[in-house]
Amino acid sequence: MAIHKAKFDKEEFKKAVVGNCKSLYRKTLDEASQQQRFQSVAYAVKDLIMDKWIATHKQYDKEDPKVVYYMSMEFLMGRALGNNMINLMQYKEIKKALEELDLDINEIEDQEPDPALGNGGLGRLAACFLDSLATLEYPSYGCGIRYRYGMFKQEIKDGYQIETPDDWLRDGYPFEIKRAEYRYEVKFGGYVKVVKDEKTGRDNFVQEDYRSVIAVPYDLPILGYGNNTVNSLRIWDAEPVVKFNLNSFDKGDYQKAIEEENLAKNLVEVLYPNDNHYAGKELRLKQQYFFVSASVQRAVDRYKNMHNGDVSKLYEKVTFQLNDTHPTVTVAELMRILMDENGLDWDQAWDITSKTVAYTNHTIMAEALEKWPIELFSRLLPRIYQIVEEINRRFVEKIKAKYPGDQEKIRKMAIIYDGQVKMAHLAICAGYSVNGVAKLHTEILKKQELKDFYEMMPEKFNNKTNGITQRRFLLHGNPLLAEWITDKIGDGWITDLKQIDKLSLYVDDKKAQQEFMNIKYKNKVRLAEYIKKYNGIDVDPNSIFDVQVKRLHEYKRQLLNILHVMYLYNKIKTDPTFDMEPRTFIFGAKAAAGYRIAKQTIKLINNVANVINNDASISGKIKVVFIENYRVSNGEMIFAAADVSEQISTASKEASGTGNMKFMLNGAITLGTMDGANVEIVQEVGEENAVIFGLSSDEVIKYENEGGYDPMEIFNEDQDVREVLMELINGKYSDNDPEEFRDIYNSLLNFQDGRRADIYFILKDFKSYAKAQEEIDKRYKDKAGWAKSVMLNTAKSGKFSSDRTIEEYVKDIWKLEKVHVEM
Ligand code: 26V
Repeated sequence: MAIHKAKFDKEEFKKAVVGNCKSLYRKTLDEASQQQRFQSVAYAVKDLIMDKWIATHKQYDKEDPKVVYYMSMEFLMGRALGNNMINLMQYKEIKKALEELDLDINEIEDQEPDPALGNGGLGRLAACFLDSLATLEYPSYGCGIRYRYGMFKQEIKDGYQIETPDDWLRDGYPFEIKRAEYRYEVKFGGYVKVVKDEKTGRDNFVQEDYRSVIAVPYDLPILGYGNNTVNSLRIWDAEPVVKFNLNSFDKGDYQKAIEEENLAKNLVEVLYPNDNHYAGKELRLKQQYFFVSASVQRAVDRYKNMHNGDVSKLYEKVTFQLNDTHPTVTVAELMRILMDENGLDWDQAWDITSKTVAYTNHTIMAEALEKWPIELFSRLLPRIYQIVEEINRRFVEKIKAKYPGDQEKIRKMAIIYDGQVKMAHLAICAGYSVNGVAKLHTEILKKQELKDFYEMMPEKFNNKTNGITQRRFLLHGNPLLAEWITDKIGDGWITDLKQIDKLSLYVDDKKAQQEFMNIKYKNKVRLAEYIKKYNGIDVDPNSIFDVQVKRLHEYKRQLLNILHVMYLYNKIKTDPTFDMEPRTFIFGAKAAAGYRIAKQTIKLINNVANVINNDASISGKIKVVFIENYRVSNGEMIFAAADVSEQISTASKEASGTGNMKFMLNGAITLGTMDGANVEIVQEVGEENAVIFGLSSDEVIKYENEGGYDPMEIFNEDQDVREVLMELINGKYSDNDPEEFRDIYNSLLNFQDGRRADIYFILKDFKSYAKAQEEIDKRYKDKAGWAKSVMLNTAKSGKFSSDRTIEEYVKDIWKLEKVHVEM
């Protein structure tokens, strides 16, 4: 790829910063607050982007290429300033310019709130994909919601998680642009009236007595690295209709006006902070239809403008990728627009729709499956429901034709069944592609979760193993290592991560090992300083940094990790001959606000930390740290500083994982189960450079099919495990209230609330995990061996670039052509 580096006029840039500060705040830089300085710098950087942004869209209008619309309820973007500087290839130049203005780039970057319009893996994947699409010069839009409040901020008080609102727009977000000219009306509720068209004899369907909102888009620039491509992330805000149409007041329909005002206000107020848990909330369905309707209306309009109003070949230029089932109403909304607004008949509309929509599955967790009650769905979206009903009717006919007399197939596959609308079934039935996000995950979909669908339409199924962008998670997050790598093998890895394999040549080189470990040490010092500042805990950068950062969920098994810490602590206390490398166990995780066991687990980690960190008798052999408010920005620093990457989900439950890839890229050893993309990580780096433990996914699934296993056996037989479990309820870690962790204890040992004990096999895997941890200890003692191993992890991470993932989506699903933007 031809890398394009634009000229940078330092004096111009400095002038712009000073000028921005004046015009935005009527202040000189020295008077301005840090936030105002950040804004002044960010606007100057935005200026460097605008010409490219304009040029890119001129080029798209001219060439009329096929476009992918990445439809997602979540985009976990992380900070933009540093990333934009990186992708402009002007990080160092801008840093220098700021120094001359007496501004420290790190302090300035720290002023930016993380736009956190996402929960975890699924939202961050969307953000990595946008980075790769722009870098690879593929025309694309991200389509989502401009939540007023993103993912909550987490504070830890007395060991408990406290959620506070993330008011990310408070000071204004410098990179967004309001596109008031692309407003669309989105209708909810009312009823559908059938009106006969006198001339054609056709039935027209008209929604009446509805409430509506106006969707207004804001665009965020998505810069390609080292090229002129600037794509857009389009996030929709909701405004009340009355703002531009006082009609309802004129008619005296005051009530309706108020309702519409409220509808608009509530609609985009907040991101649902659940990860992997479906709750069936009406507002959530409203959010889904809101952004889908606006995005599809815009996409069809844009297409029609470029094709003389003829929609019949839409699929040639447009593809909608559904990021999980959340935007699945896309299917019915597109049908509605094609039929009701463009006069196509059902078959024409279906032909187009089913060539235009594709679906990605991100979880097999049953509790995440979206199933809307018919009552709710049809009341909120009456016309959309009619269309879904007809899709279902025809689909059931097809099932019957294929499996005559097989009621069971209908029960398992119908889109509407048992009073519910099943979004995954709709997405699979209508989509031309269905993909999982790691090899193992896709296999499980085909063999278990979606078996019937796979049997009926195997051609739709494919795998796209996830990836991450090395621009953010190495080049920006780990500048020391990035520079070192570039010194050794050149900078080709930045846009072609496979090249990082060239580092393999250095893994036995003593000097290179030393340099690599020295950088790791510096990154650990940087994290230690952060921990000191925010947690007040001293950690030793010479200890092993053993890290588990990800959303808190039982299947991810943070509990296994902390139970093992408790076990180790007992060992140190009771066995004077026990020797281990000093270890710092680092956790970071947000729990969904209503998820009790998850919140208790956070409290447990903090209480264990309190006891262990304050026990002088173990002379700092173990430290436990819970990093508050884990998010993209501190994540970048955490990945860079890790020695051990904890990827310990119950096998079969983690669809892919992407944190695992970020750690690997930054030179950490995976301590994990054979789950998700861990399987492929091990395949790339070799078994001897990872530490694997626990049940396989086949074993887990087998146990599940047999109705589980009996954890009491382990409790009775294993003294160490029993001791740790008793400590959950004897007050050792909960002075004030010995009952504090009763739910956790029960979840491991007792059948309750209709749920078996230990459904995530924590006790079953405990022994094997403890052995794996010993193996880590042993390997770390061999300094050269360890250095070689972590270097190999970095060297073999090439496959896990989201650039590779995107190229696969393009080739197998989207069929896009690159558009090169000349300037
Ligand atoms: C599901 C739901 C259910 C309804 C309520 C709100 C809500 C919000 C998010 C989700 C998504 C859960 C699925 C998810 O995040 N999957 C993760 O996707 C990653 C990217 O493919 C993957 O690496 C993780 O393994 C997978 O857990």
